[in-house]
This record gives sequence, C-alpha cells and structure tokens, in this order.
Amino acid sequence: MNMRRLLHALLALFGFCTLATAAAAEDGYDLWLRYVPVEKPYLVPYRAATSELVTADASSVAAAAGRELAAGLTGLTGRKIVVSDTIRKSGAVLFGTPAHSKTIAALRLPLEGLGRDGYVIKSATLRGRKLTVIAANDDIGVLYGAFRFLKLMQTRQPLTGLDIREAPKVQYRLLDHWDNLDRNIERGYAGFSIWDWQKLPDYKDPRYTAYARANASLGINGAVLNNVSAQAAILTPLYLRKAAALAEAFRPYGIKIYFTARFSAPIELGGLKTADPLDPQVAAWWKAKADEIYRTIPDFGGFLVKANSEGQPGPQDFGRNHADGANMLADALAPHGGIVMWRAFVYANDPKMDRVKQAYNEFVPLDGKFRDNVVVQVKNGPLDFQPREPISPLFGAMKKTPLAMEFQITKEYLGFATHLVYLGTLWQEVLHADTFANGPGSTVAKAIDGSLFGGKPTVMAGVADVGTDRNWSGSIFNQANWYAYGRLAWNPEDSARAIAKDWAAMTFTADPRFVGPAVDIMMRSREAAVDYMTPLGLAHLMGTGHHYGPAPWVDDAGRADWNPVYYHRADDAGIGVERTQAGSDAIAQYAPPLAAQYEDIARTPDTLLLWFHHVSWDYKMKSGKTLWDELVTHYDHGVAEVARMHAEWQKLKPYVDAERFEMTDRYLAIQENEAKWWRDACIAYFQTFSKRPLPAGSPVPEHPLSYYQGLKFPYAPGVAR
Ligand code: GCW
Repeated sequence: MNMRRLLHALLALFGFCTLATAAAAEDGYDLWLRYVPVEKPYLVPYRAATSELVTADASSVAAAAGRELAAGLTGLTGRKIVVSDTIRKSGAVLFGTPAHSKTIAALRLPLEGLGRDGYVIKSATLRGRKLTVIAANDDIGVLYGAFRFLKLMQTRQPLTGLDIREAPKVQYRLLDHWDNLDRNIERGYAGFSIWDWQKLPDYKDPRYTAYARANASLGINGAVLNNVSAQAAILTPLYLRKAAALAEAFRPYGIKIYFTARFSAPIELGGLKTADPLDPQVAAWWKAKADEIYRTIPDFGGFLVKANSEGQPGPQDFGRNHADGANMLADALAPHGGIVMWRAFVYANDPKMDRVKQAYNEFVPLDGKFRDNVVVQVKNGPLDFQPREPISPLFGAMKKTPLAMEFQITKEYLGFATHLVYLGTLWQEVLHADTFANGPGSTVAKAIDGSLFGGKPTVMAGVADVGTDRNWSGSIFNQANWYAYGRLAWNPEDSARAIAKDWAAMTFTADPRFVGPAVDIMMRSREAAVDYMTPLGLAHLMGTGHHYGPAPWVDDAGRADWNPVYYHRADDAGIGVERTQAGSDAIAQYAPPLAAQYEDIARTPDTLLLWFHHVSWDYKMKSGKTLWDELVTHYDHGVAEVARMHAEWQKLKPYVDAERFEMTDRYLAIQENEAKWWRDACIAYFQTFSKRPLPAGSPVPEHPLSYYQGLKFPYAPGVAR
C-alpha cells in the first residue's frame, strides 16, 4: 500500500468511527444519488479540492452537468458552490469541452478515441492554482464525467492526483420498458408506468427529469418507452406528440427515446390489406411513418421489435423471414440514423422441437443477411430469464450480425419486488462465460462489445424495473439491479462486487462496517435464489401466467412448452432434460469445446446438470451424495441462506435510516417464507417421483403437496390485462 492509500485507509477508519449514526428517514426516491454531507475528516480535503465551478459552455446538457455538480458539491460538502466562467482560486472544478473552453483546449488532454461519451478527469495545476478538470469531446461526456467525479466523493475516494480516462464499451445502453399505454406494466412489480400518457404533452411530471438523470448517472442513453408486445397506437400522431414531450425532458441527460413497432401497424393504422415486408406499399407506409416520427422527435432512436413470438405479428405471417422484416424497417430508419433491434426471443408451439433450440434454428441461417443498422437482440439464456441458464448459443454463432444482450432487470422469475436478489452476479456470470467461438477467451462480453467479431452497432438492453413506486424499483435493493445493469452496459467487464460496493456506499453509507456485510448479502443472494427455486440446472418451475411461486406440477398450460413438466421431466428414473445427442441435441448448438464438455455428464458443472441431462435419482454427484440428496440439500441451503441474509441485515440496523431498514427487513421476512414455500412445494412434488426419504436432518415439507397445488393468485401483479 502506498502512502496515499494508507493515509486514506486510516482516514476512513477514523472518519466512520466518529460518525453519528442517527440517519434521517429516507424513502429511497433519491436512489444512489444521495448527496448527503460527508464525514469530517473528508470534508477538509474535499472542500479544498472543490471550491468553485467553472465552465464556459451553455448547452442544456452542460447546464445539467453544472446543476449536478453544484447540487452534489453543495450536498456533500455542505457549502454553497460559486459558479463562474474564470478560474479564480485553487480548488476550482473546471468542466467542459475543448470546443467551448480555451483553457481546456490548452491543457491538451488525451481525449482522442474517447468518442462523444468518454471523459477525462484530471488534477492539474494552472498558473499556480490547483484544479480538477472534467473534460470530454462532447457535453454528454462532460455530464458522465461529472457523475463519476461525484461518485468519487460519495464513495470517499481521494480527489488528489486524479488521472481518469474512461469511455463506454457499448454504444447503445438502453432500458426497455414493458409499459402498456394503459400504464399497466407487463412483469412490473414497482407500481404503474411512470409515463403519464393522459397528461402528456401538456404536463411533464418532474419524475421524467429525475428518471433521465438517474439513467445518465449510469451512462444509460436510451429508453424504449413501450412494451415489446406492442400496441400500434404509440405510432399515431396523438402519442407521437406525447412522446416528443418525454424526449424533450430526457434530452439534457442524453437519453433518446425508442418505440416498439407492431409489425401489423400498416394494417391496423394504415388501412393496408397486408403488412408483408416485401410489399412496396408496406415499405412506403413505414418510410412515411419514420419520416413523421423524426419530424416530431428529431433525435428518435429507432425501433425494437418482437415478431412472430408469443402471438405477436411478424414477417412469417406473410411467408417472409426475420431479415426481410428487420431490413424493411431498417431502410425506413436509415436516412435518419435510427436503428432496429430485432428480438431473437422466438419459439413456436412445437412439442417435438426443444424450445431452447428454436431461436438458433431460426436466426443462424440469417447470419449476415441484416442491414448495417440492425442488431439482433438475444436474451442471455436460450429459454427465458431463468434464475440460471447456460448462455444462449447464439452469442457464439452469429459472427456476421451484431447481437444485443437483453437482460431482465425486473425480477419476473426471481421473486418480484420483495426478494433480495442482486443480479450483478448473474449478469457477470453470463458476460464472462466463454463461447469458444474464436477459441478460448471468446467471452459473451466480447461478442456484445464488438471486439470478438467486430460488429456494430453495439447494444445492451435491460428490461426495466422502474415504476410509480416512490422508491422506483419496488424495493431498495432492486435499485441495485438498475444500477448494476447500467454499469455493465457501460463496461461489460466491470465487476459485480465492485459495483455492489459502490451502490451500497452511495445508497446507504460509505461506512465500511455497513458496506462489507451489505455487499456480502448481495453477492450471496442470487445463488440463494437459485437454490431455493431451481437448483442444479432446473428451470421454469414457476406458477403459470403470473409466474409467482412454485408450480412444478403444472402440465395443462395452453401449450406444451409453457408447462413446468416440460422443463424438468421428472419421472421414476430421474429428473432433468436430456439435451445430449441421445436427447434433443441442443448441446450441438454450442462451439465444439463447450459442446464436448456439456455432452459429458461427468464434465457438466453441477450448476447446469439437469439443464443438459436426465439424471437418475441415485446418480453419484461430485460431493459423493446421490442426486436426490444433493437436490434436497440445495433447497435446504437456499432457505438457510435467506435466513442468514436476514440475520445479517438486522445487524446493520445502526447504519440505516428507519424507513429503508424496516422495508428491507419486512421484505426479507417475506423472502424467508417464500423460500421455504418454494423448497417445500418442490420437494413434496419431486418426492412423488424419487420415492426416497429426505436426507437426515432435512425437515419434511410443512404441508402436503395438495396444499401447495391448491394455492391460487388471481390478481398477482405484472400480468398484462
Ligand atoms: O418472459 C416472457 C414474459 C412475457 C414477455 C416475454 C418476452 C413481454 O413472461 O411477459 O412478454 O417473455 O420477452 O417477450
């Protein structure tokens, strides 16, 4: 440890030991952007380093950066900050672009190659005065730099000797809102849509700005406003005017808006007889529609499309393929610089065809057939945002088509609003996974950021967990998933632990006595959920329709591939889906080294065992236990982990304000009950096949199986109505 870091560590200890812990009540509205006064020992150096704000730039984005820095520095140092256009004293924070500031230009900072979004933060000395410079090629980079600078203070980093140079690895960093125009959110667990369509465009809720600001603090630069299961009305003049008002609120924060495009809109809105993408009239309709959109919203981002999936219309309805459909829309947007994100989440009700193979089968033959402004948007796993899945084989297979990553921030399959499940670790697992497409080291992150196959545009999409709840995300810890998603969209190689640390410090307190245990809870939480819901590679065991709670017994859903029994295949012999050559051969869709590993049951990791193999109840696991005993042990462990997380949280009471402490505490109690419910219901059910006793010490389920089977949840949230 060098002297500076040692000094800093000592400062940290001293600072937090003298910290008064009586925190004021907070409701979570401020997210991670809490600019509360820092502790004394930091205050002196922070004040010395930040006495005034200097800028020469007057654009709306630069103004947002100025407002943020002023609010941040005032809040953090407790002092009114002077804003000026010339440097008057040491400690000035100079921010802007070389184009607007001669002083910044003269500093000749290493801005080349940073694009519009990157920034430099540097400690400098000018005419004997010490200052901090936040500079970028474009105002938006300055804004991102401003947030980064404030984060340094929020996480109690030193402000001397700064030499930061950063740029995002992904161009388009988007939130996808599954918001319907009636404000019901499909798979939303944080209230209703924050887009108050009825009052737009005349009334702009201040929340729109707060939303844009929170996103900009993470580098998120786009929002798809409406549900992928789309309503055509968003494309009508009425809604275009409303959406334009949202775009205006977002613009100072560098956020563009996007729509989902309902493929049949030319029929529904245009009165055409067809939506065939190769019909010139249809193409002309979309072209005119794109022109109209850009007249209303000049910086509109583009379209996201769910086609021929779960009942949505698409090019296949007219005998065409996905490329035909995507390219037709791409041509309409291209003159304006817009992009098309065409989803690969497609599957037909074909009981003979393994559902997890279908996206690959439909899209790989189209590789290289898409226009330059099209990306194919792929969910992280081949099924559907389950607590754990292997990576989608498409990431290693589409070498001539840029692929967008789609993550789900809202916890449709991970406990809705109440369960504390930090998804940073899930996403890190996916991004670090090796596709072996170009030999070892061909990670998913590299496939997404374009460094593996060189494709552009590069896109990350996260299905938002934002709603009208005062705390935005349904729970305080769900905010961490919004935060982590944004950080990983900026840099897919970022570390889930580092992100959790920053989030915990910014959201609650930077006191290491809080941050350490809180991060520990977060880092363990996703594996706990996997264990109490779907251990050892199981998937899709949840209740039908609403997806709340366990229902592995369901075998009568509308389609074969909506039934949990289709996904676990439990029988007297064993459990799991045979996806080897002896089964559906889904494994063959992976690159040879990965396929060889998964084909071999002994080399398949326990975490994915039942995803790839139908395994006998007595199969001897790596631990020496039988599969049945191991399965039960995992369920037990999941439940025990949640109890531990809860107990750990209770010890953190002295560091947390009452309101956020209580809410989290009560939610953890719900999670404890529901973890037990998952465990008991699944074990009671699977035991009817295994017919084996529970391992010694493992408690019998609280109720008979019939009790769990009889539970009904008619108004569970998140279901499109
Ligand atoms: O996970 C499933 C959800 C649907 C969703 C679909 C999709 C918007 O249960 O609610 O539809 O995925 O991603 O299109």
